[in-house]
Amino acid sequence: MKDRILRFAMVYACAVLTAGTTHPQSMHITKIEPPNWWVGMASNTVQLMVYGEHLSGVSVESESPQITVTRVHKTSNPSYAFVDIEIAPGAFEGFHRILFTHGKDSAAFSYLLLRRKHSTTNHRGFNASDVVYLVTPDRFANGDTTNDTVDGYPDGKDRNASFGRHGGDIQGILNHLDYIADLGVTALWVNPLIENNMSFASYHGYAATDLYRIDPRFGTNDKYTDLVRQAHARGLKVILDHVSNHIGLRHPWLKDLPFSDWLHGSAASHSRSSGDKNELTDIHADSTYAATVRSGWFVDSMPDLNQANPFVSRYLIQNTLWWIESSGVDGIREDTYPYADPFYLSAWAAAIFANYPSLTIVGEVWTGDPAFLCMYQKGSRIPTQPRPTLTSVTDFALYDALTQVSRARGSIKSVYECLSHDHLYADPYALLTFVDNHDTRRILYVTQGDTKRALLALTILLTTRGMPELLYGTEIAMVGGKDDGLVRGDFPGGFPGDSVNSFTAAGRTAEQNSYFASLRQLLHLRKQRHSLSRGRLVHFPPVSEIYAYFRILGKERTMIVVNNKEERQSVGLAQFRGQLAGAVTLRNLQTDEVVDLASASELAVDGDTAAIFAVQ
Ligand SMILES: [Ca+2]
Ligand SMILES: [Ca+2]
Repeated sequence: MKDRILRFAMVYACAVLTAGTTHPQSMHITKIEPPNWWVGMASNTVQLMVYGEHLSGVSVESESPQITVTRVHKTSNPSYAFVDIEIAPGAFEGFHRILFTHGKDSAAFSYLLLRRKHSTTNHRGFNASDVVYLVTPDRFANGDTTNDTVDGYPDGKDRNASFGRHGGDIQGILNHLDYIADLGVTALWVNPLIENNMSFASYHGYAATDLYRIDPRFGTNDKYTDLVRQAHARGLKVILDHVSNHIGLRHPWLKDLPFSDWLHGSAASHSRSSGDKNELTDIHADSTYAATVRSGWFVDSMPDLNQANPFVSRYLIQNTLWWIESSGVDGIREDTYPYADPFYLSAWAAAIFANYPSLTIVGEVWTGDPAFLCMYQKGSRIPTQPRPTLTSVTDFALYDALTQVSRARGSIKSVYECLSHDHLYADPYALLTFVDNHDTRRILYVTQGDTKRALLALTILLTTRGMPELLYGTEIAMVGGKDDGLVRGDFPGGFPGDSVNSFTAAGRTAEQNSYFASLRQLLHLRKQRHSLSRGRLVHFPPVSEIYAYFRILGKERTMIVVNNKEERQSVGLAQFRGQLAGAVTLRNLQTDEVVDLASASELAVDGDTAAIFAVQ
């Protein structure tokens, strides 16, 4: 029903807006954002960004008693007007006429108000009970070949180019939701799907050219809502990948900036960010230099937004709320988090939590030092200003440690030492943990194709503290390559004409199937055995590359023993007696072998293996 109303709104609004636009000197309106709003949000005010011509000095009145125009902001650029409106608490769902007048010119716009969706399956947030499956949509599956190349979008399909578009889309994800749910993951993080009408390498989604539109090569706004609905129906939560820091160079704003300080600098003149994130929380940093880390452009093709401009800030906050409300997503992964204005991010998070108190926000903070990472999580004991608001941060410290273990047989001590710094975090159990993501080398690349070593890293990931994330294709042992385009390789079988279909057992090699089965079993074990996901972690210093730890939840105890040597080794059980108190046996949860604690003084574990035992 609402989709029908929205479609009607688009047609009707266009009809209204084209009337009276024939005279080139006359005031007219081409677009208003946000395209609609909802009755009953935490705040009943909305700032409309009005696009058009000759809008300086425009008068705005509401013809609806349920919308009050509270302020028309004076701006120097006549192509834009910013209008604050207030929505009456009981306003009806439907169109409300707003009249714009400028001298003899006038234009009416019918603004759509909708009722909020109240669904128990929406906006649930995610936590340590979940495992996140990360998908790069262009590279996962092509479910609709009719959208591969679209008129007006120069970066068309080219599967041979590693930085080209390969044709994957939302329908491709929809087609494989059953596969994803069966794997045992519980949440879906899809890289950004909004329009990226760039001329080159636009497949990744981080260079937006329309913040209210799903890229037509991925599908439609309705298709995205359908993805969330269908994922929820399978028990999968959905995480929106959002970017406040930057847009794409071909965004229409670049041709006519709403304010001279809409961006940091301009396309012709801007600085580049050094990327020295530690400067931002370093008490010894030079404040001028630190400011350039935030105001510099991430890359030359991605203009840096100035969130200190209150209109930019309001636009981005409303845009985020619009996507959450219209789609029903459960969480947000915020890109390049430290590079945006911290006071903006604070207001942004406050607005999100005011409307969706259970939502989870994970900030991408790419630094491997827990002493810096911890300052970004809500509740941090370090007195930074503004206070941090993130539920979670990307745990690049554990990523670094697991990568060190996996690369050329590093010592397991790096994992133990990393986790021993968890006292720094307000909530280490809420960190987003991973062995790879779309920006790093794949774990199988790090282990040089050694599936046993990769599985060892993944077993630690899925049994230690945190909310684990897996990159698509990890389950079929995709190796990837050095550069981003190769890391984000095509999932075999996701594309018409593929010679194998690795979504099915028949399309995987025997080694892939064995690896797939092990990982799937582990994911289902984690789902069923709650101590593995939510249990308190107790660990012991590694000895001879054997690292033992326990997860404890109520009466459920699980013991994990990692043997990071190639050969089978035994570990004495006496040192663990405190954690094994009252237990009679250890049962291996993957092989069902039972160790009788009354007679055993040692525990043997195969090489390059992490064994998981029920303590009972
Ligand atoms: Ca397609
Ligand atoms: Ca920035």
